[in-house]
Amino acid sequence: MGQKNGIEKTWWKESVVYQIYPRSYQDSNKDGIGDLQGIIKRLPYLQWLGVDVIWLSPIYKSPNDDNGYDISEYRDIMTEFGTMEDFDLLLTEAHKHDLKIMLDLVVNHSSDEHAWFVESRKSTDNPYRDYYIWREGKEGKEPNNWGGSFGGSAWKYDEATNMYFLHTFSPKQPDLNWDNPVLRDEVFKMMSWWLDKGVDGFRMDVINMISKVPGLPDGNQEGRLYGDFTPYVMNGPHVHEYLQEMNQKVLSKYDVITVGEAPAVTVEEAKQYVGFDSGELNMVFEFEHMCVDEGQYGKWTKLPLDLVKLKEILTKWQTGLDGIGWNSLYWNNHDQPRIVSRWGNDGEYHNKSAKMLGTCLHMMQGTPYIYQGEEIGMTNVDFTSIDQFRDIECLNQYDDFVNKIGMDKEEAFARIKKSSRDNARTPMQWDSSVNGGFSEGAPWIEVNPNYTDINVEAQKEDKNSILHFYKNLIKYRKDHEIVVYGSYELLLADDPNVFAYKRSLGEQTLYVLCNFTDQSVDVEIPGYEEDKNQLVIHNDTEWTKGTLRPYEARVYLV
Ligand code: TEU
Ligand code: CA
Repeated sequence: MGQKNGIEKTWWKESVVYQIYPRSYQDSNKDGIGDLQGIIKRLPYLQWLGVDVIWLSPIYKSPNDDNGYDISEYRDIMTEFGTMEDFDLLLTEAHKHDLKIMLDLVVNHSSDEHAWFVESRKSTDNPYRDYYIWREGKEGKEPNNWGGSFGGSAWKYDEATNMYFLHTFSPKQPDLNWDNPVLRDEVFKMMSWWLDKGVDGFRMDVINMISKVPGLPDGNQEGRLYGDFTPYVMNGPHVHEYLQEMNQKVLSKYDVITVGEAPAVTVEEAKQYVGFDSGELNMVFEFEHMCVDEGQYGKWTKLPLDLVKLKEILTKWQTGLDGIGWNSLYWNNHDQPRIVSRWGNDGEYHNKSAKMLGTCLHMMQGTPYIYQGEEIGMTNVDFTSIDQFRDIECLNQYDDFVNKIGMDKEEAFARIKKSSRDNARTPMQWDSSVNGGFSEGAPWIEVNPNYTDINVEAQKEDKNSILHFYKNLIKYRKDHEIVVYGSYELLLADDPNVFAYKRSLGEQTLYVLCNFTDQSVDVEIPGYEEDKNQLVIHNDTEWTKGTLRPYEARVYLV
């Protein structure tokens, strides 16, 4: 495909990815659970929207302790989602609609119900023993002080052999031992099996956690119930070696898209993961910008957005990887509360702020990811009772807050409500019929009651909707190489209200101006006189030179 701005042109750099959380997308058989046939039904919609790649959250056989992120059989389909025939049909139909399919690869851990683990726990000399991470207890206690990501210790005692196994997530998600070459080969064979079927790539779950520091030292426990494993688990000593091996043995043989989820990754570290010459991955999902509003209780504290800090972080990633590697661009996924409620406005300025956030993200350098419902501005949920929640992470956290930390119930509830992953997991809002058109049965998690106002059908008919605006953002990228390959420069770095940057490619310049507040603010772009004739993307009906109205977003092409 040649080069542009010193960057090799590839299809995945020019793509827009759309994430589906299958459990909540479309039910086809009235059991209240989204499924593969449901997704097939919605392929024409996705083609109409203009996205290129669908990332499916896990669809494999699973006991659903963590909604499919605990896999008990890597070559089979989750019973609730359908059969392998359904999957094969989905893949064929998707390709017919010019949509690629990217699977979620969850191989830092499996389910404790996976046959490997069932064997592994039987005896210390079982051939599968070394597929997992087993340790002796220390003076009758856990091998070290690490806490699991979903509460409690990261170790679980197993009677059969009087030893503990490591689980960095729930006790039903034992960590796989990547230091074992036999395990690595199993994973590589499984990946090739799916790629040979014709899938187009992988999103790799917490892939930067697969190599643990030998000795598994205690973590910092200051002000915490358990020790922090981060420095000993994230970006460990052999992670690049293992990813290069994966690339040589598997990925390099196919024309695929890859993105690795990488909590706590720095831009320096990312150069190794996604460097054009590294032979590892195409992109990572970094977490720095998503953690910008964290406080005392980590993600369970949501501070007001510090825009200057957010700009600093995203700019560091934009310029840090320019010409060296490739960025992923995201505001949302199945783990994050909804962006329009978080950094936009889900009341009076719902429409404008959702469009502004979309503009700000989609005009940067990198591959944009849209999470289901983001394209219609789906919001957080006004949960009123703890039994409306389903997610293991927030339920355990609520329990810890109330029973271990002694927080009062109202405060604990408020924290869960704001940050719970369930905000992202309520069913897709298709139309104003019962359950938003998601299911005629009782949904596994309640539909957000605002589906009567916010839904695909209504927005499809309204040219001024968030949905049409997103469709247009996607189209604009397709028609303008500057959006894909142009270099990025931050403008007005210290402005606390406006996110402004420019993109440059050859003779062309793109100016992007986004007001992140509900107030009118004055702006002056150094080196450019605002000119209405050059306005190519705009989320407002009025235009005043030098002043942005609440949540106004403008893009000028010069
Ligand atoms: O997430 C890993 C991760 O680091 C976090 O975002 C996590 O979801 C949690 O919110 C930490 O507070 C991945 C998946 O995206 C997530 O859905 C899974 O639960 C997790 O791995 C385990 O597979
Ligand atoms: Ca179903």
